[in-house]
Amino acid sequence: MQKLKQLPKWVKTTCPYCGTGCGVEAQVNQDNSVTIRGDESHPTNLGNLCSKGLMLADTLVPEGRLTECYIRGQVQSMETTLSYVASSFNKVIAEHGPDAVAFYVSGQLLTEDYYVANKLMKGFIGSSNIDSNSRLCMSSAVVAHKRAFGEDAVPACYADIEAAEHICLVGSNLAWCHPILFRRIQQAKIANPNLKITVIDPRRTDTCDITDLHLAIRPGTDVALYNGLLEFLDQENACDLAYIAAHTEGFEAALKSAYQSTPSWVELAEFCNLELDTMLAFFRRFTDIDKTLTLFSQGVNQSSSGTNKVNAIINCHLATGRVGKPGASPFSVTGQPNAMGGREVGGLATMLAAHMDFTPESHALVSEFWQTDKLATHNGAKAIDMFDLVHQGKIKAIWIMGTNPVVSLPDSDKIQQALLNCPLVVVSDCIAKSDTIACADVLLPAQGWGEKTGTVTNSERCISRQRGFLPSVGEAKADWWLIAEVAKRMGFGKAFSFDSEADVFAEYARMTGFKQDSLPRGLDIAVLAEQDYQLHQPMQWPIHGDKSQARLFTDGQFSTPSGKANFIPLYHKSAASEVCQDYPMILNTGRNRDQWHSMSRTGLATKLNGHMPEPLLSINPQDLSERGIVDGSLVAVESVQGQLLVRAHATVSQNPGELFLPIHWSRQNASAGAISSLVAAHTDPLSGQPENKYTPVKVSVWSHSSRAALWSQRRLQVAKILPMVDYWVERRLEQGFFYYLACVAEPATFFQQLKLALHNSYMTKQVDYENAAEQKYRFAMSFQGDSKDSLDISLMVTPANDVDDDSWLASLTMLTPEVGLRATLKGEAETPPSRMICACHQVTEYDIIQAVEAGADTVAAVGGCSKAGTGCGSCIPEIKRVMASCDIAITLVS
Ligand SMILES: Nc1nc2c(c(=O)[nH]1)N[C@H]1C(S)=C(S)[C@@H](COP(=O)(O)OP(=O)(O)OC[C@H]3O[C@@H](n4cnc5c(=O)[nH]c(N)nc54)[C@H](O)[C@@H]3O)O[C@H]1N2
Ligand SMILES: Nc1nc2c(c(=O)[nH]1)N[C@H]1C(S)=C(S)[C@@H](COP(=O)(O)OP(=O)(O)OC[C@H]3O[C@@H](n4cnc5c(=O)[nH]c(N)nc54)[C@H](O)[C@@H]3O)O[C@H]1N2
Ligand code: SF4
Ligand SMILES: [Mo]
Repeated sequence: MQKLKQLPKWVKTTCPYCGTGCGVEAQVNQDNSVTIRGDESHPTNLGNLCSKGLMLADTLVPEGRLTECYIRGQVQSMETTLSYVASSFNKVIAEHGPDAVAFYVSGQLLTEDYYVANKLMKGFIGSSNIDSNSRLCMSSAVVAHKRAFGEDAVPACYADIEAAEHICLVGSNLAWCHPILFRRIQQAKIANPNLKITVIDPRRTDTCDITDLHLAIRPGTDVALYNGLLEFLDQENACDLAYIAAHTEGFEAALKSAYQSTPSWVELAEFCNLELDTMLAFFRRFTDIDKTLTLFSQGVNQSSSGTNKVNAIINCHLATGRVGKPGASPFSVTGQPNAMGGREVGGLATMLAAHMDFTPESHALVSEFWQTDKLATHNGAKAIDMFDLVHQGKIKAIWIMGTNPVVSLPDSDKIQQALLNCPLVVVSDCIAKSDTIACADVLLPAQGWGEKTGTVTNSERCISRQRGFLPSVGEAKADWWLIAEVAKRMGFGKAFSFDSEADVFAEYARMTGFKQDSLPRGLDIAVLAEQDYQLHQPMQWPIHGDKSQARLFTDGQFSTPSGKANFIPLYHKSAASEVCQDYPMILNTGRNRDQWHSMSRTGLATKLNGHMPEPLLSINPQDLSERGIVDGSLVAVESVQGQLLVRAHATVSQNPGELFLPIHWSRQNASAGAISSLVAAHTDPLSGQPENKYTPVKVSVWSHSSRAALWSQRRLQVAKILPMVDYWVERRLEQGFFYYLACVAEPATFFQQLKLALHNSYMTKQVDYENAAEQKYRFAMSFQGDSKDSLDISLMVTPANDVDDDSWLASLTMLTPEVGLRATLKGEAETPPSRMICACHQVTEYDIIQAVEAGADTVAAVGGCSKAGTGCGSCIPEIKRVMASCDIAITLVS
């Protein structure tokens, strides 16, 4: 009898992007392709995924992966490389002491990786120089939680979204950054039309699509606003005095600081750049609605007063007794998939391990658990300080894992210089090229998502498994394994003889329960050490018996020595570097809907690249006209740190005087990629978190003479082979690449320079078209050895005096390479290039306008005829905007 073919299995895992932590199911098909779907059984997303999650399969490509070990550019065996790293670290430690080495890790590592890295650095090397990119992300929330609650613990859970009657989003663009949580809010609003939604953000983001109250706050003034709210609550007798007396300390002092620092309501509103009525409507709403949930993110954390901003929010929640109650809590949403897990194991320089600090009791407990006499005794260097020490030559060996600091740290040119000068830079990464890898001496190939296995913890403390379903690429290994193998070769074999991820996790889980009687800690997942790792189901910590705990501090008992929560007296402080005559505008930076950080993965999914093909500078039209700048033209943005050329994009969602740039491009794919080279390394004095949302800058016209569209079937090393180009950006397309180039040289010269450089690098056959009268030059060529009919590169240079022409050229990037190659040769496109609105179904702005013109007058009707908005739904706010821009009577309801 013929055997039935075994059906491919669905493997349950977790999305590797945002801290929402959605459950994913992955299936490897017979042809080795992968199918991805949302996990209906996962409590976070119940089967839903956003555009990034849905496109995960497109990122699982061998292209660009780091598959072998390298020492100073030479391929080496894994054994040689591990031994080299171990002996080099040992040598530096022997000569200069343990503080001369450092690990810079990431919230994108799994809990097991993080635990082993922390154990090696703090427990056996004996230094606390291990810090994480979570320093740039969550550290203000961490410090504020500790100050207020005595422990870094998020009291809320996702079910609070459905339980709340007022959700206030502060400094969070949830629609783009946590789309599935945003969707939960949208659905909660449908279920409960009385649900009020407030957004406090200087920009009118897509998150405002569901809000009935938007406070376009002056950047950096959140503490003043929340101090005002505290005073308002007091004046309205809305403070819960019984709760305050029984469960908190320091109320009087906090209230006093609020009264002292708050002027009249009119003056406060003016200070925060708000309409008085809008501000008071928010105060009234917060006062009246008990079930108020405050979700906050980087607009709060990434500030020189980030910790105070978080405490200002918590103060108002404590004053009203709204902590850990259904629908009523402060709720810090985490950015990275395992930002929370890293905090749990203690992978930051300012904590010891598993929610323990450097107190003598904790030190003794951890020393005993790890069986070490080398345990670090005090804080190590926080990220910015760590790279300063590298810069000063005091840290002589650094191992960077799962993060790209030459892109993501402020003043990034200095970071690049620091690493280039550092005697030993080890990088473990999944990809072969990045701005950080370009500075590395040693490269270790790491398993990527789909290959690696372990656990992550999301924003609501829910621990979920990531499970591998693909074989490793090349020599790639799990990060924990690489660290443990180096540890063994450094002489710490006994403490690092883990057999598997399950082994590591069990040890970590046991640590959380170790001596809880003598030193109680809120984080306790010891029971998980006894359970089958493979069968683990998503669970929120703390876990006692088989019971997960959804909310914390529900009984008003906190983790401080007195058991009471702390109010913190606060005063508004201005940003570390204020706007001035020379730099009169504020540069804010953050995220786009369809890209993840420096694009190492989302950049591979070509369907995600259409939404914003270029790093655009959002700027108010008034600011443009005052400077004589035309929308869509290239401009220079300059700060004390440096200057970049970017394309201006006029939008009223940006207040005058304020600018926004996305963080996703890098030196690998755009001349203006490294936007953090503009940002000063100012930090919050308590948390060390950089002020990424507030850099004084100026914007001016950039005069150039020529620009070019360049299509290529191969990826070009633009920066290297075309050094005459002043501005360039690369976009990856289905079967090739598109480049937009600009230069100060005259078109004829620029054209000749480009042609020659391409010739010298790749050349064979070519076709030319020159129209010197119009100053339009076109040219095409095929690579040597390719079939004679193939057209591999096409190039069009035009003069830069016509902005319409310029945006036409830039928008060619929307076309497929085949059509694009033809379009540049003909000088016109066959179909109008148009911006991608719906990534899931690849529906452009043009398609939506067509649908509206054909009679679709609701979002649902547009979805019916074009499919736009029927995937993850993240694009619905934009569909509404496109519909609104059509000159046709339409209904803007979904
Ligand atoms: N698509 C996508 N999603 C992501 C990521 C990604 O790269 N791409 N990254 C993930 C990570 S690691 C993180 S940390 C999160 C970040 O998630 P978010 O914090 O939601 O995202 P950001 O765009 O960094 O900034 C949020 C908002 O803060 C506002 N803001 C700036 N200054 C102020 C201020 O002074 N006060 C107030 N109230 N608001 C201000 C900005 O205008 C911005 O809209 O996103 C996660 N999700
Ligand atoms: N100006 C400005 N700067 C910012 C921010 C901002 O809002 N504005 N936001 C900050 C925030 S909140 C964050 S979180 C950071 C993010 O910034 P980064 O941490 O630099 O983020 P990524 O670009 O995702 O870099 C991750 C790297 O790790 C690799 N990688 C992925 N998975 C693995 C793995 O499993 N193992 C190993 N070894 N490598 C892996 C990827 O290939 C990639 O090269 O940026 C910060 N910088
Ligand atoms: S919301 Fe976040 S975790 Fe969920 S699918 Fe999207 S990126 Fe992944
Ligand atoms: Mo982050």
